Amino acid sequence: MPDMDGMALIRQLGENRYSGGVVIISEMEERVMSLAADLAKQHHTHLMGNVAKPFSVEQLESILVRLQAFLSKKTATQDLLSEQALINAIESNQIVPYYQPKINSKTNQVSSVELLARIVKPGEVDAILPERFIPTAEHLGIENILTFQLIEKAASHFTQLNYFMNSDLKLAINLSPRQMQDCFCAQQIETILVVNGISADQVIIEITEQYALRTTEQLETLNRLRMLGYGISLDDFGTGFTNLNQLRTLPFTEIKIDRSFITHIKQDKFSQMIVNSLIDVAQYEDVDIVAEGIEYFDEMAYFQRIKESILLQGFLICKPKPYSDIKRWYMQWQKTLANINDN
Ligand code: G
Ligand code: MN
Repeated sequence: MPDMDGMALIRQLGENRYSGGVVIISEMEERVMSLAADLAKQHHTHLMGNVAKPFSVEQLESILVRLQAFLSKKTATQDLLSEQALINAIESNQIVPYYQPKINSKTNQVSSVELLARIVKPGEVDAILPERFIPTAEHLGIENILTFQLIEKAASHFTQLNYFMNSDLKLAINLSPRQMQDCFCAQQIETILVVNGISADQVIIEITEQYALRTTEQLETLNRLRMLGYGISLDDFGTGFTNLNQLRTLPFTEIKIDRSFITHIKQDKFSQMIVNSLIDVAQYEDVDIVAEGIEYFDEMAYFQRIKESILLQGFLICKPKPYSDIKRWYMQWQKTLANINDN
């Protein structure tokens, strides 16, 4: 690149709204790399890694795995549920709350359960995942109906789960930046929770960072929820628009590092650097860090070995499960922990 360096290219790609991933091939010192990653975020460019020439097949593979995890968030339109199918599912009461725990890396105790929407059709084994119906709901403008139904069902489970698991359990609820835009949505959620006897300090609102949070309405809702005592979590961190500076100024209580940075972290210097700098910021700002998408033992072991205690979530620990199955999982988990402690 005779007229441009890597930094200028990153900026240019951002200006051109390039939506793929970018890899820097030239080993840079860690601090420079960290700055480049932050710069890339400011320019809305998705930096996937940094490798030195000549790179190994393993290094290339780990970048491709990350790229795959990143691109898998974009669902092909032919897989989307049709508007009619979604309306039928809502009318037939097929929106079902699933739960996935986040555990403490040091104590192994469950600190919160994330509420996840699924559509379960009678007679079908596999639940339909939200990436197939949330875009349809947004297109129809009915995502709030979905969210309210889901929270209403979860509220009736939560008191039981809380009693069963640790009595200091938190419920994590996903909201989109679009829903944050709408003051009515937050008010309605508050009402559903109050009616069911769930207090703000028992709830974490997870907001995906795939789209920018920037309008005054969104920031107002964010601040209002925080002032009411809700935990606020920045979901899928690393895939979207928030840079480290915004992390310092917005009232987050938790940051969830996107699974594309967790996959193969043990072998991946770039992911380690991103995670380390986030842990630094988190400690300074006193927020919780979650490593999401833990699928393999060596990923879990990596986080158990670092000195800071963080939260872990992923298929290896527990896949998202309906209410009765999550109780069963918990009993099994307690047994496993007791066995570890005995040995
Ligand atoms: O954006 P958010 O982090 O809220 O998305 C949660 C989704 O991620 C859930 O629908 C869940 O099925 C999925 N998920 C949870 N744990 C894992 C994991 O370990 N690996 C993968 N690939 N997906 C996961
Ligand atoms: Mn989430």
